[in-house]
Amino acid sequence: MDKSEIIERLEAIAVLLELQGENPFKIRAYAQGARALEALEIPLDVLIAEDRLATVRGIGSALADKITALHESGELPLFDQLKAKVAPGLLEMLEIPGLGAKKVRILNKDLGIDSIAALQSAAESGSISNLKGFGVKSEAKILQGIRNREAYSARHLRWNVIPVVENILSGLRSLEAVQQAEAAGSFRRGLETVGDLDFIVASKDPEVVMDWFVKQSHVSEITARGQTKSSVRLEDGLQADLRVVPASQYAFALHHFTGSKEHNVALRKRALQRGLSLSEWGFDVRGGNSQPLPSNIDNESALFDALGLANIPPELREGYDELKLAEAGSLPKLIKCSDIKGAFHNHTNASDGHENLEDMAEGAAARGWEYIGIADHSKSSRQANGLNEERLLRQVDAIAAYNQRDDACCHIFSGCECDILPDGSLDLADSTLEKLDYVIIAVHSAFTQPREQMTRRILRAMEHPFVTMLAHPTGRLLLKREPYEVDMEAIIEKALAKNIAIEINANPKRLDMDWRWWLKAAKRGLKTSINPDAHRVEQLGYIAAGVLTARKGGLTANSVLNTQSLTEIISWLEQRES
Ligand code: DGT
Ligand code: CA
Ligand code: CA
Repeated sequence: MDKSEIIERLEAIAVLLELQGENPFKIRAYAQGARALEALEIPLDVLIAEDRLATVRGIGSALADKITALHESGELPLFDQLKAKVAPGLLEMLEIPGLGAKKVRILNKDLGIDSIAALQSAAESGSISNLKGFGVKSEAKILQGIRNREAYSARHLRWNVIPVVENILSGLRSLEAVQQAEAAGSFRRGLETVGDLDFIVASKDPEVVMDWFVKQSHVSEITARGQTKSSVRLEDGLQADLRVVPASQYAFALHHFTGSKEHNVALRKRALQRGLSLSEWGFDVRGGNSQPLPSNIDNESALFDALGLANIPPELREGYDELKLAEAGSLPKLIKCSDIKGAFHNHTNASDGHENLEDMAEGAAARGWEYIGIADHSKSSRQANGLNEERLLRQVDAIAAYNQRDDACCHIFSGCECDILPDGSLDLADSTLEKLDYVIIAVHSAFTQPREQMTRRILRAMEHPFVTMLAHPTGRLLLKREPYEVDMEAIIEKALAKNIAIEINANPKRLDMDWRWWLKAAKRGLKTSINPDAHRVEQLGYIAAGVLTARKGGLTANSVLNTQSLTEIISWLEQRES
């Protein structure tokens, strides 16, 4: 096991001990041991090889033996024994926000709760709020947590299913019987999460296609097998539907199953107003209408055209104002990945990234980018090894030196992801921020502040003259952590007034600020920067997820700072400074 795996294992042991009501000193020994490993300055292998592990503060000789065993074999009998003694339901309860090992222990000991189901009925009956250390508020929070957990488990991050979709599509397209194949549904619309996958195929021989689909190696269960539709459950629990239609219906089926439902409803209404009924099978006449039916609809563009509309990209089919825009010929020319010329929010191993400046610059150059911004964490983000003024200024010098080199492959901008402290002040001194090319500000602590306080805090930080961008403005983690409470309208207003960009954090778990806000904000002239927030070179690839979010938000290249060339960016930054 490597160091981070061992740290995780020690933390797990502390939790298991706590769940069993073990002696607090013993629990603390493991928790402290994990902290001590995190803070190690000498590599763990060296300490073990030189038999010096037990001399590290926070690690006694008994613990040193266990760490060594884990390092060498990954095995520790103590862990297996503890795990066997704890009911699995208790571990599941730990996934509910606000429930740590201590509270789960109390719930188990005092009320006999040992599963999520038992937890839910206890919370619903009000018996939890009577327990010491709990109240009406925490009881309500538990119920909300259980509901969120159910909703989350039914959906998947879009990013994570891309390889699954590509695999199925290339399999389908390689079949001789398949004329056309596409992934429809929320996946095609570029939604941040998907409930299930929907594939549409045009074929004269549905039997062969269905056969291939249900017999794929990753299928764990066939839930339906028919002439026109089959459904399977894949190994990771994800469901996939396949519909096979004749080529003449393909455009209609693809459009219908791409959705969204709201978009479909609006389009059908428009068809009806023109004396046509529209369904997944095609057009039909309605009432006394005797005009000829539109014919030769063999792609979606022709379908829209028959209804007097420009071709609406799938990303915009959410039932907002896309029909109106398509009618007026004023659909936005959506940004594309190839418009991107660099990226600002990235980390190196100076804070919690994994590679150095040069590696990141090379990674950016390999994507054909002209520049890369490095924005490591600031000192208050201790868990992320944030930089203090002195370390940051050293990085500024290193970046300046890199940019001077003849073999520099990409311009590096000096930035920082500076914490917004709970009171709205910034984590680093003005004299340091002044030396940077740009400053990204971000909330990384005190997430539970009430809405007014959180809003005031962020607005105050945005008043700061050196601020260039606001990072992940709601702090959400998709399918994991709800956004914190904040008045986004007020934040957008302030960003417009102060010429501050709000990022689209392109990490597939964040995609924050959300595209729904962009639909409104872009029209008002708000600028964004699509920021991979890469902690490794390969994560620069997250940019694709951010571009998709920008497309859903109706953004053109014009609204996105990092579609500008290096010279344009430099003059923009200079202009802001003055
Ligand atoms: P998901 O799977 O929850 O992420 O979302 P979708 O949008 O992929 O929804 P899904 O898989 O239930 O259905 C695919 C598309 O089929 C949906 O976007 C629109 C269309 N559709 C499904 N049910 C209805 C309906 O009741 N009315 C209309 N007009 N369209 C529907
Ligand atoms: Ca779906
Ligand atoms: Ca479906």
